[in-house]
Amino acid sequence: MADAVGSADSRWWRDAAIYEVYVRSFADSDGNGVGDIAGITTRLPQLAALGIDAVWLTPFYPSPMADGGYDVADYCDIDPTLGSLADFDALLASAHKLGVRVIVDLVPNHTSDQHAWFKAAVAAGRGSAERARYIFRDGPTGAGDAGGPGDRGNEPPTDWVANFGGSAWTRVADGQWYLHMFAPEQPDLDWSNPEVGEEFHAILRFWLDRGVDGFRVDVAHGMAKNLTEPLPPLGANSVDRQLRYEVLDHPLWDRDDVHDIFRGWRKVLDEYSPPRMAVAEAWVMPGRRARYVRPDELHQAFNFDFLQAPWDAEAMAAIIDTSLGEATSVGASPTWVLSNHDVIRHPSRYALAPQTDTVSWLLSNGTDPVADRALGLRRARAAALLMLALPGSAYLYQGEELGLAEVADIEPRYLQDPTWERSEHRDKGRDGCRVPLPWESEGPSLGFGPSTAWIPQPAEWAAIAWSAQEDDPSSTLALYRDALRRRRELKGDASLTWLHRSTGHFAFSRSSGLVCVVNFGAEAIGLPPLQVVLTSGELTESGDLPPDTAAWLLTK
Ligand code: TEU
Repeated sequence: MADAVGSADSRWWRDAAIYEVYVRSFADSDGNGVGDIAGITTRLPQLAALGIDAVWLTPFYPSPMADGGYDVADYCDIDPTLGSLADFDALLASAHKLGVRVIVDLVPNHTSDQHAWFKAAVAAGRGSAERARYIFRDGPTGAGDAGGPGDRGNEPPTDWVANFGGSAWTRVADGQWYLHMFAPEQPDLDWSNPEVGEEFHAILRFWLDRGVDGFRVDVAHGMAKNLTEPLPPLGANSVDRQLRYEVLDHPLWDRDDVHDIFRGWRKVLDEYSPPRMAVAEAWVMPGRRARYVRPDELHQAFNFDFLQAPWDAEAMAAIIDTSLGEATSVGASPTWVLSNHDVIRHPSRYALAPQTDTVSWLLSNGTDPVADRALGLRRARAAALLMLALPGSAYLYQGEELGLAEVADIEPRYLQDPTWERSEHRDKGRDGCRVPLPWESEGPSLGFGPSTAWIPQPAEWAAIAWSAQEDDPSSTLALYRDALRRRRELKGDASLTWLHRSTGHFAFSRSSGLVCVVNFGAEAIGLPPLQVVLTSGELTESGDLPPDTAAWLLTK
């Protein structure tokens, strides 16, 4: 059978539904409790039937797993616990036969401390070419320092704080410090060193030559840094990804020089036929995202404004407008995302008051405050119809098609997110959205694999497993399947026209004939006299749209 993905639709990513597979938690083929490449291949036909266009695979490279694989020890291989390159090639071939494209996760801001480069840097010592690939500095020489090489600079070079807590500097045996904006096992690369750029061009080509359709670029907004001495004190601002350098001349985030890197990558992506795509993970200030998707840079950037929006008609409508405006200002396509492997799953976010401190909510095992789960799921289903009705690409996170909520009561002994240890047990971190998927209602890990999973699944997931929802037309899985099927008819249509906007609800139409109405308010609202084709919940007896519900209607 020929590949179902051909060159015909070379700009497929402009209005795709892209499904994030968190590899460790998707499907375990060999029974070691961790999801793997072969497991994904087995489940691909189900994803294809769901109606997605592409999968994004989180990192599967050899890794000590200090940060779930975002600590890469070798960029051109597969971690043995997850499979082999042959397994990867088989996955890619199956996906392409099914018409599903494959995007892989590239982690260019930092390597693992077990990467050959970092081991060589530690061994080679001060001032070496090996250290110059990373960011090694001496601490300031203080009055109490004895002056010998090991004694100099007992304090880190700056007060910078890492994303997972603690100092962003770790000391090596000879007394020098290296920078890591994430865990100590994730030393940051120095992107001003041309050797780093050359290496990543080769890594891009390695995966492109294997046939991947694109890349998700991790921490795209952090790769270029201003390391001019003296390095400034930043306090807690070092982790604040929302502060752009124009506000604070921030040395770490969203600097202009990063765009030169992406211009170079774009040339590599364009060497292939059809040209391949890349999507940036860039947590930047509103208005700054478009810079990453200019015509000679990357193709898309995740819309975290949409993900962070409260459940509120005016706020959502405003973000939709600015997102559309921003993308079109540079000729890019907009993107939408509600959840990913770093954030509280949206059925839980929408079940909590907007100002809830989710770190303490997780610490209370989800008991304080108690989330209104039925409300959260209702809103999540409405949000899905909203997202899938918008022009551009929708990035789905595994499990949202099942309506999975955050697992807030994971026992601490199972937690693996480095945030838990680095915060000295003050922040449970992100494992609550990474619990392995329930595929079946029975079995030691609900069909995830033949043994128990690396985090046990809540018992109540048996009732909402994939197999339990598959034949139920009122299930969340069926809602996603129906919406994704109808969404295909919107391909190529970049239009959006507001029909109505008020404090409680809004409606918009697409020129291909779809009308989407979303009710965020407390009262049911009347629907226009059009054919209703899909709703996220039951209409009232009089045919009105209840609170926290969305409907799709057809004008033609
Ligand atoms: O996340 C980048 C990032 O900025 C994170 O700090 C994110 O904002 C945070 O997790 C939200 O709670 C990427 C990956 O998506 C994440 O899983 C990795 O841990 C991180 O990079 C380091 O590679």
